[in-house]
Parts: sequence; structure tokens; C-alpha cells
Amino acid sequence: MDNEISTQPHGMEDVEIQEWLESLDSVLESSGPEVAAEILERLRAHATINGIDLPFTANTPYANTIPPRLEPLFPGDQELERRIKSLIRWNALAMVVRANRVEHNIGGHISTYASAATLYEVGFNHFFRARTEEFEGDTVYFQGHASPGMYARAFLEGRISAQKLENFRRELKPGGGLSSYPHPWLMPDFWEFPTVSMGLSPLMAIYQARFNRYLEDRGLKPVTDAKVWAFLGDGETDEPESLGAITLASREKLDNLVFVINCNLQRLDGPVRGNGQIIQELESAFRGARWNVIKVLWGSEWDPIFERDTEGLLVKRMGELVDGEYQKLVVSSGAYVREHFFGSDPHLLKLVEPMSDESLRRLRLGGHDPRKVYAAYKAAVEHKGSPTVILARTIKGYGLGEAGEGKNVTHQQKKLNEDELREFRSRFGIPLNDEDCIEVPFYRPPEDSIEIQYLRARREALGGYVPKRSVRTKPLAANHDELFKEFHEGSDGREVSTTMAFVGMLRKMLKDEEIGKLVVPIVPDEARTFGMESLFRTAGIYSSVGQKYEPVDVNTLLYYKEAKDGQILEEGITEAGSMGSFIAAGSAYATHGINTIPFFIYYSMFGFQRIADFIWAAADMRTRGFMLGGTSGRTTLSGEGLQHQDGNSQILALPVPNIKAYDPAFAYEIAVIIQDGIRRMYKDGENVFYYITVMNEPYAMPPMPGDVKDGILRGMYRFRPAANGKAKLRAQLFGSGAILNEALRAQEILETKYGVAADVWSVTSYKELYNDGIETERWNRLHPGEKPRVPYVTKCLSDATGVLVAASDYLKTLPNMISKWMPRRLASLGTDGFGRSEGRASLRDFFEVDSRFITLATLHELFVDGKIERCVLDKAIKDLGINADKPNPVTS
Ligand SMILES: Cc1ncc(C[n+]2csc(CCOP(=O)(O)OP(=O)(O)O)c2C)c(N)n1
Ligand SMILES: [Mg+2]
Repeated sequence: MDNEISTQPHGMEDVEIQEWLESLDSVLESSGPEVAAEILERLRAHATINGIDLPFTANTPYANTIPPRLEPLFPGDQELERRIKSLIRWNALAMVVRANRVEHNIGGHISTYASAATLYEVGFNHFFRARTEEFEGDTVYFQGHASPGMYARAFLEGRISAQKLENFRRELKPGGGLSSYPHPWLMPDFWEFPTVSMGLSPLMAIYQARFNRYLEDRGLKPVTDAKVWAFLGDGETDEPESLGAITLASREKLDNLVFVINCNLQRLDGPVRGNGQIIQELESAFRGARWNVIKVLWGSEWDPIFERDTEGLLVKRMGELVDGEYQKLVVSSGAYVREHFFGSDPHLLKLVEPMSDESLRRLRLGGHDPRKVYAAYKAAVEHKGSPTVILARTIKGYGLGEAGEGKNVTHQQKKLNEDELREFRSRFGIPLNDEDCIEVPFYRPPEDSIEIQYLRARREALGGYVPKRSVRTKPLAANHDELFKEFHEGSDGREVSTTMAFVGMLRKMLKDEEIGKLVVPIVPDEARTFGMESLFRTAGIYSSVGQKYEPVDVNTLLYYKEAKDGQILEEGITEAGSMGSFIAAGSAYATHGINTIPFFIYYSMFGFQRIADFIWAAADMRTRGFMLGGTSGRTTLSGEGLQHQDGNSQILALPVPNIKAYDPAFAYEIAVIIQDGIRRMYKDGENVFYYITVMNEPYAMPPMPGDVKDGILRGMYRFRPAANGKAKLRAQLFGSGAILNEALRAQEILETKYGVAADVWSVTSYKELYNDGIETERWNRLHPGEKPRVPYVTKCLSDATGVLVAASDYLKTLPNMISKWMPRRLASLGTDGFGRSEGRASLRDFFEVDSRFITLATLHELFVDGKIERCVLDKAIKDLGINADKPNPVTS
């Protein structure tokens, strides 16, 4: 094992080792730890030079990082804090037990909070500062499964009623309830950060801490010592996102960030590392990433034993055990601990000889000892130059005794029998008699009790209550008609892509008096792909250290300019990290009272498909801003092939309730959507955010054809009516994104070659149309006595004649999902299937979405309606050069 203190080599005398240790002790005493460390460092270098191969280890021994002599005095009333904590433990347990008595299997967790109670209570009583008028406050990410503890505390604080506790996990009860986990969407005055999807909160917390620095460096908020605290489970660290961004935190020297990992050595099914040591594994990962690591393993009761152990045998023994063994010790008797832990060596046995079995059993772990936890937190907030992680050893289900303490089933434990309840009550001194206690009532001491008074006083001293979410921004004026007007006018025949058009808008927004400073462009190493490199120099790339080197391209106009007040967040190749920044920037209106407006532009295939769960969390969190899926469209992005060509994201945006998803074709459409989006989010305070796909196909941008703003925003409008609306053969063509141009070309072919007069519609958002349709249906169902409402799609098409054909660069299901509100049958073309490395024309042929296939689909619909002869169809297939036996893109 890494941390094992190596056994003595043969021939080495005990006395020799003793001499070395003693001389180090005397240096430590006379010259202090820095000199001692310097000597050890020199010794290590000396050994290496002399060919001694020292094994690499990023670990320290299995012992507390802070020795007792460096522990600060505990500033609180420890006994009173223990009583308060016990009350919280009881109410948290009661909440879950009661909920499950009322409704079997409603769920909830007892054992996570039971293990973490001390970690939280030391924070609440001494560290977590609330947001006030004068101070921005600390930011705390609570471990999702520990939520009963947070509710129970808020109950004691008088912030949550007993009725609400009673309705834990039953949010739909009259008067409301409490959501299972932290969900700002459901409890917008309480929770700030959704954390329950494991692995998201560590990454979000890192980018939050980094964004706080960004706001300071750009002068958007004052420099403060506010901290970001993130509480995680040890099992949670297996999620790749949990540790995936830890080097950013150290690179950026985020000493405003503290991770607290509750190392109860267990996850849901069993031990996190039964055959290893999760704490040592995490220590080496974080130390390797240059974090400040503080281990809080043993409680104060162990200190005298360590003191007696002059030979270091105890630490050595502790390093030998695997977590599976530790877990066993936790549930075992004192006699068992004596025999199996200390019994491995007669010297060790001697160390604990004076102690009774009962006191051996009661040896506490560090994470349950407020003094040790306080010392660690204090060291963490005072540490400079790097982020801190606290690895605190605890017992899962602490206090549950036979009901689950330390057992593999404890995560799921939701019910306690009468004996177990009485035992828990007695252990934590809850003033309930045997009879009352089995009813598991909530218990809150009177308002004037010393417990409540103490608790309130502590929170008052720290500025108020936590967690608490409040929106403190003033709405923007958002008068941007002038800013966006230019984009309504078209490109005068110049061929530009919608991405270029968007970048043009971004450039203008960056210069705007009101929002210029608030815009946060975020890009994961793809700025050149989107033609954004011109912004490097004008807006600058944010770097907390400025630019320490002369960029290689300094002599060019668009050199790579990094600056401390740079505005662009160039995140490198991490869509997850970029999303972390997007969330931090898009929720700053609540977290900081600052209306930052993030524009996150990325390769669209690597958005929803890759980081959908972060997007879901952003939605829960009421994040505002714009996500731009660049190089989108399965056939519009040529060459890149199967992994890159996105025909999915507009579909994947459907389930996120508050994201508005648009697939615009023209610059003016984007301008209308963004201008309205800024108004809705930052003036009217709507809790929506935007997904807009932009493409890299250049074409002339037309001017806006009249006042179609409403149609653009609602999802569709007639872009170009047929020249001859009275023609016998009529059709309605629906196009989106770059495929709208194919519909326009089909319109011409149909008119000139087949005498079909087609109107062309731009469908900017199938999602908007779908939502309108289902809402209208729902309203009609619920109000049968009233005049039925008509879906927007139906209204649009009320006087539209002829056959209906839709084409987009996404799956066919998009148009299909609104076809039921259309007056007639719809033929849908789309890009179901794997992409190909090919040029646009070939791709559109392959996926059957080009003007020829739109023409054919229209003629076919007319044929089915009996409006044209079969021979016209046969001839068209030939004339259009369509291979009827081509492979099916869906299956090939
Ligand atoms: C992404 C994700 N996967 C799975 C789960 C289900 N889950 C909830 S709690 C849990 C175990 C948690 O163990 P740990 O992180 O050690 O926390 P503890 O309760 O032990 O403090 C699991 C697997 C989840 N919430 N999120
Ligand atoms: Mg755990």
C-alpha cells in the first residue's frame, strides 16, 4: 500500500532509526516545521543524487494532517452545539421515517446526513456567511442526499414549518411540501444549487469559484474573501466530472474554494473501496493536482494514544487496513477492536491496555469531532495559494446503531422499529418519552430555549440564514432596437453564415453601453472554427495572471491576447467546464446580483449529446443565457462525418422544459430571437434560457420580409408566398435552418417545371410549436364548455392550400410531432441516421433533404391526392436524377 511506512530493512538497528527521528524532533522544536521540511527536502534531493531510488508517493501517513498542538481553540459552546445537532439529527430522521409511514416507498435518506451532521453544523455555526447588503456571502453546495438535515435545521431556525416537514417528498400536497433534493426550480427561495446528480456539483463549484475571480478581475464585483464550499460524498468522486476539473482549480490558485468530502467509506451498495483506501486514493489525486489536502481521520480521543505511540506503530497499523476492514471495525464491539486492530502487535495492545472495551468502541472518528472539523475548516479558509480539500472520516448512518450504522444496507434505510427509535432518542438525548418517541414527532424547543437562541445568534453573527436564494438584480432596460436593426436588413447579397452573423451581433453587444460589460462569451477551444478570433484582441481572453509571454502571433492583427480583464472565457477542450462557467454566469443574477449574460458557443454535437445533465441542472437552477450550437445541421456541416454531424440536438432540447430551442435560417431571425431573449430574461426576469443552432454554410442573408417578429418567436411564419397563389396545384413547404434554402430552391423547381405554386415557411422552432399545440389541447380538454382554442400552427395554416412538406437537418420526428395540428397530412424529410464524411450536396442527397427530394415529396403528395398522374412522378424521379434504389440513410 502506498502509505505504508516501510518495514525496517534487515540489519538496521532500532537505535539508528531512533536517532534520526530524535534529531528531527529536536529540529522541529528548535527551528520549527519549515526548517524541518527544508531538511527533509534536501535529504530527498541528496538521496536521489546518490542513486537512492525513493519510491514516489503522493500520500502522507494515515493520520490527521493537523497535529493536536496546532489545533485552535474551539470558539463555540460545544455542549450546546451538540444538543442542537442532536435535535437536527432527530428531526431529519423523523422527516424520512414519517414520510415513509404515510406513503410506503416515498424514499428519503437518513444515513448520509447522519454521517455528515458535524461537518455541516460546524459550518453553520462558525463558517458559512450569508449574503447581506454589505457582503456577497459564501456559496455552499450541499450534498443532495443530506437535504433532510438542511430542512431540519431550517425548521429549528423557524424558516420551514412543521407542516412542510410533514410533507417532505410530497410537494403536491395542499400547502406545499419539500423537494427530495436541492432543486432551485421547486424551492426558489431556498436552494441555490442542484447537486443531486452526482459529480455535477464539484465541477460546478470549481467553475463558480473561478467565475467569482473573473467578476473581480473584471471589476464587476468587489474583491472579497467569500468562499465556495462544496460537500461531496466519497462514492461521488467516482464520477469523472468530480475530479475532472481539479487541476483548473489549482492552476487558477482558487483559494476561495473548499471541498469537504464526507468519507464514510460507503456508497449505496457497499464500500467505496473495500479492498483499498478511498481517503489515501483521494489524497494522492488532490495532492498530485496541487491542492491543499487536510485529512481529518481521528477524533480527539485518539490523541493521547498517538502520543503514547513513540514508535509510530499505530499510524503504521492504520495504514495497513483496507476500508472493508475499517467498516467492520465500526460495527464491532470494543473487544473485537482490541483483538483485531490492536492485537496485531503486542506493542499496540500495550498502548490501549489501560482502556476499557467500551472506551475503545467509543473512539470517535475525525469527522464526528467538532474540534477536529473546526480546526480543518479554519485552516482551509486561512490557506492561501491553492484550493483545499478536507477528507473527513465518518460513519455512514452514525447513531443509527443496529438500524444501520456502518452497514451496507444503511443508504436505503428509511424505517426504524420501536426499539431502534428509542435507542436513537436516548443516544442523542431528545426529550421525548418512550411512548411519544415511537410516533417520531418533530421536536422544536421553545423559541426562548437556549438552543434556539444560540442557533439564531450564531446565524445572526454570520449574516443570516443559509441556504437562501434571492434575486437581487435590477432588471435591465434592454432597449436594443438600434443594436439589432442592422441585422434586419440582410447582407446585400454577400454570402455569410448564420455563425458569422451571430459573431457580428456578439461584437456589437460587447460594445453596447448597457450590456457590453455583462456579456460573457464562453468557448471550448473552438473560437477560430466560429470565426471569433477577431474578438481575441478586442475583448481579450480572460487569464487570472495576464499574459506572461509574448504571443507567437503578436505581430498579426488578431493575436492571441490574454489579459487579466479579458472578457472571453476560452475554456480549452471541456464542454462540461464551459457549461460550468455558463451556469455560474447565467445564475449570477441570483448568486451575485449581477446580470451577466453568457453566450456559450460550441460544436453543437458535443452539447446536449455530451453534457445534457449539466444542461438539466442549469435549467433547474433557473440559469439564464444563450447556448449556441455551432457547426450544426447533419448535412450542413460537411466533411466531418459521423461523430460530428448533428441532427440530434434540436430533439435533445425537447425535454428541457425551460429551454427555448431555435433553428433559425437567417441573420434577422437570430437578431429577433436574441433581442427578445435578453428582454425576457434580463428585463422581465423570465426563467428561460436559449438554445440556438447556427451553421457554417455561407449564403446571402435576406432582409426581414415585413413584420414577422412574432412568427419568428412563436416558431413559424410565411417567408415567401407562391408567385401565383391561384394555381391549381398548391403546396406548403416548411424549411428550417440552412435547409430552408433547399425549400426555396424546390419552390422554384416546382413552379417552373411542374406548375406547382408553393408557399415557403420558415420554421424557426418546432419546440415552440409543439409546446403551443400541447398546451392548447390541454386547455381545451380541461375547459370543454368554452370556445376551443386553436393551436398556432393551425391558425397559421388556416388558409394555406395544397399539400404539406417539411424538411429540416434534424430527425423527421420534429415536424411529425406538430403534424396533428396541421390541416392535412404532412410529408417529413429529415436526417435520421449516421452522418458521413462528405460535401454538403452529397450529404443532402444521401439524407434526401435537398431541393430535389423536397420537390419529389411534394409531387408524391399531389399524386396521392390524385392531383397528378403517376407518369409525372416517374419522370420527375428521372429528371431530378434521383436513384430510387439508393441506400436507406437510417439503416446504412
Ligand atoms: C449521477 C448519479 N448516479 C447515481 C445516483 C444514485 N445515488 C444516490 S446516492 C448514491 C450513493 C452515494 O454515495 P456517496 O457519494 O458515498 O454519498 P454518501 O451518502 O455515502 O455520503 C447513489 C449511487 C445519483 N444520485 N447520481
Ligand atoms: Mg459515502
